[in-house]
Amino acid sequence: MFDSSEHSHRRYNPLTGEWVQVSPHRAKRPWQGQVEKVNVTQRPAYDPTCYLCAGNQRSNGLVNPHYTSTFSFVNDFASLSNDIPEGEIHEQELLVAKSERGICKVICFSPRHDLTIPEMEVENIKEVVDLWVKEFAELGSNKIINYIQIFENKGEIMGCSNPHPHGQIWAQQSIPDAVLRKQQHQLAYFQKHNRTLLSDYLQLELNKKERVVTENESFVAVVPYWAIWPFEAMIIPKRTMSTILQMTEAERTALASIYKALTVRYDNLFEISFPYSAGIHQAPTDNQPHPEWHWHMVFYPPLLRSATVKKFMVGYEMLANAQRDITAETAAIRLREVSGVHYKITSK
Ligand code: H2U
Repeated sequence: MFDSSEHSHRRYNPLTGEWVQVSPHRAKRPWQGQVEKVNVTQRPAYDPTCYLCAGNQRSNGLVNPHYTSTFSFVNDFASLSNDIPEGEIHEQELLVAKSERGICKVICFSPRHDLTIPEMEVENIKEVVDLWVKEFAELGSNKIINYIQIFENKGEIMGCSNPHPHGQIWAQQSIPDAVLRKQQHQLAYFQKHNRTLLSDYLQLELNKKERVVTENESFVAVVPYWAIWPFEAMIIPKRTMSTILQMTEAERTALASIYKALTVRYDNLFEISFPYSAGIHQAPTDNQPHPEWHWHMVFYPPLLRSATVKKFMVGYEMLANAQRDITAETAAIRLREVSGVHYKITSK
């Protein structure tokens, strides 16, 4: 009889319409690669050479204020800018291009160079959440901006250029592909059921409890059924909200708390600062009602077996379909089993 914890199968992602090939038996193959821990040197609370530390000069000569909480600024090397001429290219439907306007910002989470989200206090992470909401409101009220991508790219392995705790926001005219796919699938589901796709999915997960990592009064952190990355996770609000603007104060604190709770567990898996790309997917700011949207935060961490063994999206993944070896259920068990207290505190 087919057993999804043993036998190879494909899982469907109802948010994107994509499939992932799951090969649970492969996780049992012998591993002769590295499993060692890495020694990481403790960073100073202030680094005079860091372009994100308070009071320091950035590469374009501008000086950061002596901020004591969070700090945001327009990216000095922004990918998108709002002052480019509009234009289009259309040649035989084959060479197609369109100008794209936007605004890119960098967000410093804390003046402390030595901290990361899992090591920050919930009240300070709440200040990051407050800043996301403020930036979302401001950027979203700009007529040219139709979508705002808030994200955090953490760790050298992810190409992050600076360990100072920070994230980014890219706000732009178009709705990016990954978001548009989620919008189309959520809309089709909402039109059919008159409920959001994620409210129904959350109910299933809360009933089964198999893939839930942790939850609080307002949010659930879950390894989604259709996860691709080994320890991929989603933070889903229990209440249907299309954007982060709808959060109450208490929900903002609850988000800060579950963001910490999940990332503490991540760090505890291999006792390192766990790398990932994380971001919030939410309704566009295109002045349309979006009752189909249930905003959520996704975490895509690349590590598989240890601090140094990363999953590579190559070969079959690059050519055919996303694929994973350990199941979402096994990953959720691993994340539930590690301590909810950061290893740096327990090892003191
Ligand atoms: P990462 O999150 O990938 O490390 O990027 C940090 C951003 O900081 C990067 O997009 C910007 C880079 O353009 N930056 C500045 O805006 N000013 C600087 O002085 C250096 C880096």
